[in-house]
Amino acid sequence: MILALSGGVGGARLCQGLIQVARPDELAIVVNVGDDFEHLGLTICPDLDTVMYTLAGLHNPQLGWGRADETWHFMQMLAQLGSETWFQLGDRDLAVHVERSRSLAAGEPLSAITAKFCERLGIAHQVMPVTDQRLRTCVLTRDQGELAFQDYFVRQKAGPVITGLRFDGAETAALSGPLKQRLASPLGEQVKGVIICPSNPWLSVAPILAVPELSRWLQSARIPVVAVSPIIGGQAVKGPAAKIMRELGAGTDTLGIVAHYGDRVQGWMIDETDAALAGAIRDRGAHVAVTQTLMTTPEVAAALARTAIKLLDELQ
Ligand code: FO1
Repeated sequence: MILALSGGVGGARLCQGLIQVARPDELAIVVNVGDDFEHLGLTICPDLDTVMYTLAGLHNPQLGWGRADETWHFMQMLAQLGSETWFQLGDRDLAVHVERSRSLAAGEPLSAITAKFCERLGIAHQVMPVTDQRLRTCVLTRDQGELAFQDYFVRQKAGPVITGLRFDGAETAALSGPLKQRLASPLGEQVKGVIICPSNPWLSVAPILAVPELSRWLQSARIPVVAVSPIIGGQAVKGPAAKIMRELGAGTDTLGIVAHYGDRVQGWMIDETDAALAGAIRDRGAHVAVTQTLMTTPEVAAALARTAIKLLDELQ
């Protein structure tokens, strides 16, 4: 059994590749919840939805988030009412937020709601929030103090200079029910490796690893962890990763990402564009696969997924 750790868009693309090459009894996906927020009276879970839509083939390929064949009547009426329109909610997407919010208010855990939605959308693989409790990424900025994630990322288009991050609720967040079961599973389905998908290490992966039980388990279980760099040629494939790296003083290329994870990651997948960096990464003692990491098609995503699984096998 392999666990994939994923945030939003970039991570979801690799998950889409992984489900093509690994069966539901071989792969489970753990998703970031730090981006979640209350908006218009709804609880919105962007990364869970991005992964869910992508695995169901319902995602909007241009935007990377939200649904394909979407309509925007709700937003048009919301604008007419003078309400907040900075966070775009499509009409079909809205059903997920309304039904999730209703289920949460009825006391259903987020992991059970996620399992229900995935089953209804025909997703065979297990998709789990890292925790069922409240865990929110707070962005510490130079000029505006602490901002909620979506205010920083969407409303302000990741413009403010970041000075740090805080994962509110992480210290007391327990593993979600199904994830706890996974990690305690009998020898047979034991987790044999972890793949960190190409999501933003600071914004999307750090909140997952901030759940104490998960990072403790990773250290104690001594199982191989591989990762795909979300940076290609010093540029973030999607999102403000390169800007954030600069602002956090983490360098601006794949070596900055490798240094950030340190010895928590034993195998790296880097893009052909960054082949020259392979030596430096190997010098740190990690295995490196140089391949196409820009997932332009599902076939490329599947090939990258195969490379990740092969790298894990090498590290067993
Ligand atoms: N990202 C945007 O940049 N603008 C939006 O209006 C927006 C709406 C949205 C609605 C539902 C959803 O699941 C995601 C949405 N996102 C939007 C993306 C989301 O904010 C980010 O992709 C993640 O939080 C970062 O991983």
